Amino acid sequence: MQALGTSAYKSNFDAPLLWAYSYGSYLQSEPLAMSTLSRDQIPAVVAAETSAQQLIVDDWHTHLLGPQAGPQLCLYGIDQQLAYHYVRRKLFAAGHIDPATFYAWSLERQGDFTWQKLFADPASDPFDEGCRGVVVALEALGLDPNAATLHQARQFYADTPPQEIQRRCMELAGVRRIVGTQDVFNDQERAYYESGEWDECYLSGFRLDELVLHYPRAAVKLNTWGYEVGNDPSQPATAQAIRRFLADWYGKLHGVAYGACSFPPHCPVHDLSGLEGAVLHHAVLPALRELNLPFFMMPGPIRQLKPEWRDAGDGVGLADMYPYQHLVRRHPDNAFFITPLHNANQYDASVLSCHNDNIMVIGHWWFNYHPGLVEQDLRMRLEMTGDRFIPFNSDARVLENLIPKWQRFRAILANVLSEKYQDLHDAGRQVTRAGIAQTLQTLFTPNRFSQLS
Ligand code: HDL
Ligand code: ZN
Repeated sequence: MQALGTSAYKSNFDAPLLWAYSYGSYLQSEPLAMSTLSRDQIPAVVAAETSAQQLIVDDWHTHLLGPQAGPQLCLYGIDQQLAYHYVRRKLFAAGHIDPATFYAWSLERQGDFTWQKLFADPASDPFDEGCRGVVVALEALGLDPNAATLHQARQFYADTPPQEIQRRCMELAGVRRIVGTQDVFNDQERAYYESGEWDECYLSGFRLDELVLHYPRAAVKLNTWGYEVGNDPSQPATAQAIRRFLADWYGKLHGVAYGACSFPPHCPVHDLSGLEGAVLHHAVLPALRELNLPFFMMPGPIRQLKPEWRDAGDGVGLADMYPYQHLVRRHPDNAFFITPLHNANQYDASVLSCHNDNIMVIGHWWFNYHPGLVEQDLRMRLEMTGDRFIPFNSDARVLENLIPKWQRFRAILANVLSEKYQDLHDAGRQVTRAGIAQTLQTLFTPNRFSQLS
């Protein structure tokens, strides 16, 4: 058994990026930690070890930024929670309001309308994860989720500094550091990354959708930024200029954890004759290899099926996984994460991690972040791969989203792991608190790739 407090896998990040292993020290000081648990003791120990007070982790995919980024980029408060597209989409789908009218309203008017329609006087109770999340977060922050109006909640937010809101949300979620989504092709974001004050609670997810999926448009911007790129990413000079762009922004962003890109359901990422495949093969993957960064792949979203709904108007499609199987094999020295959006692709993704040592499945997001799906995926991943995956990330957009998403997941994790450990116990395995803690540390250490030195 690996000495406690050290990762069973080589991590390529230095200590600060490893999540706080709060049990390492106390377990070593507790001889009981190594003693064999009885079957009946297992659930309580698993619950304690998966709690937000013990298992303090990095959230490996979100859309969050710290309060220094300003109110357009750092979303928090009751009105932003109600404007979250998981909630907003219910208003449009039920025909409560047309999007154009809704988007013309102030944030507060949107909040009041949403609260009235979906919470105070609803056609049905808020069972969906988006609306349930608002109830959970209000309760957790000491606010009344059954209030007739938003007056009390708004007063709380008026009286509470955003840094305190952020601290409470992260503490209640058991999150130590937050990996955001950094799209440097977004003018508002880029201005902040170039000159804003960075919050050390945050790491960067270098998001490359614009470069990979919209190369002709991205090339125009790259040229205005002084990177002389042509129309063909396979041309050596162009490929080199793109790699220089990536390396330059790696230096400007804070704590880059990975390069990331989402892909529509049928994207030939392996096809060098296509722009996506050429940008990946000749520029992105060589650059990420050189920067010692994994590539975080997100196949499945179909963007803007209903453009007038904005980010509530996206959909999902079953992804062709062959291109990803091919890409991973063609780049054995690169490390990959994959998180399909369509639930039926979760199986393919887990199989992929079984016959490749340079890819791991990670978390949940968007349309597959529902307790029933999260539980079935967790079971499948444990049963098929053992620990070749990172169990969860929140994909949060509003700070308070962290609370319900991580609380919900921890309950699922405790339930599934308790059952799995009792099953191991019944098979004759000696189960100890130290072993449970070590397993959790391994599962929540994202970069467990031999490809990353
Ligand atoms: O592309 C993504 O990272 C998605 O998470 C989208 O941002 C989506 O709008 C979202 O927030 N899903 O939860
Ligand atoms: Zn996301």
